[in-house]
Amino acid sequence: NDKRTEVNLRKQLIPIKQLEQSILFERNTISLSKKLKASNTGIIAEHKRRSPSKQVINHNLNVFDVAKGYESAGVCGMSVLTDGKYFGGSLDDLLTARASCHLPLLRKEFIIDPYQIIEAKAYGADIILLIAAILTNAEIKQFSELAKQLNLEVLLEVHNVEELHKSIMPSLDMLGVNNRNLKTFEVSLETSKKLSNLIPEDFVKVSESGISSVEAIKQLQPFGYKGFLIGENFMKTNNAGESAKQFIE
Ligand code: IGP
Repeated sequence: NDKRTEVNLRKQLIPIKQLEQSILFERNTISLSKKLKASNTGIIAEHKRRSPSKQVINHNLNVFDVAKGYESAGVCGMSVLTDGKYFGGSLDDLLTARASCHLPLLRKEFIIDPYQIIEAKAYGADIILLIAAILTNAEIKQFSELAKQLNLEVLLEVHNVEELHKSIMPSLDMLGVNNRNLKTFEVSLETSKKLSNLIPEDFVKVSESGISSVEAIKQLQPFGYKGFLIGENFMKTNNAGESAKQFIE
C-alpha cells in the first residue's frame, strides 16, 4: 500500500508522456536471456545496500564503482534494487548504473503498476522483475506484454508450484526461482532443485538468493539453471567486483 501511494505520487510528478520523451526511452535494450544462454557462469550480480533480512549489508560501496566492478569481472547482467523502504535503493541508482556500464540492467522492484515498467525503461533498465506472489495471472499477462512492447525482457519470480502454475505464459523470458521465502526469510537451494523440472524448456531458468559459492552454482547447473542472481555475497565485501570475479575465473 505504501508502494501504491509512492507510485501515484510519482505519476503526478513525472507523467508517462514525459518519461516517453526521455533519451533512454529510445535506447536499444540488451538481451540478458541471450547472454545467459551463451555463458557457462551466468552471474547476475546485484547492488543491494540493505534488506529486511540483513539490516546493513553495505553502505560504503557506491553504485558507480559496483557497476564498473561487476562489468570488468565479466558478469552477464546487473540487478539494481530501486525500492527505498526495504532495500535503501532508488531510481537514481538505476540511472547511475546505466551511466557506468554497458551490462543488461534489471530493475529490482515490487512492480504493481504499468507506470513502473515505463519508468524502468526511462531510467535505463533492460529487464523488469515480476513477482508472482504479489500479482494475479491477469496482471502478469498485462505487465509482461507491456514490457515486450517496450523491448524489455521479463524475469518472473516464483517460490512454489502454485505461483509457477499461475504464471507460465509466452510473454515471459526468464523464470526465476527465489530460494528465499519472503515471509520467513529462510533460504534453501532445494527450492530451485524441486521446481526445476516443472519449468518448460523455452524459458531461461534463473536461481535467486542465498548463493554463496561456486560450489552452489555447480550443484544447480545439472538442474538446468543458466542464471544465478547473487547479491549479499558480493555486496558484503569491500570490493563487490573483485568478489564477483572470483566466481567467474
Ligand atoms: C539476491 P542474495 O541472497 O544473493 O542477496 O539474493 C536476490 O535474489 C534478492 O535480493 C531478491 C529480491 C527479490 C529482493 C530476490 N527476489 C525480490 C527484492 C525483491
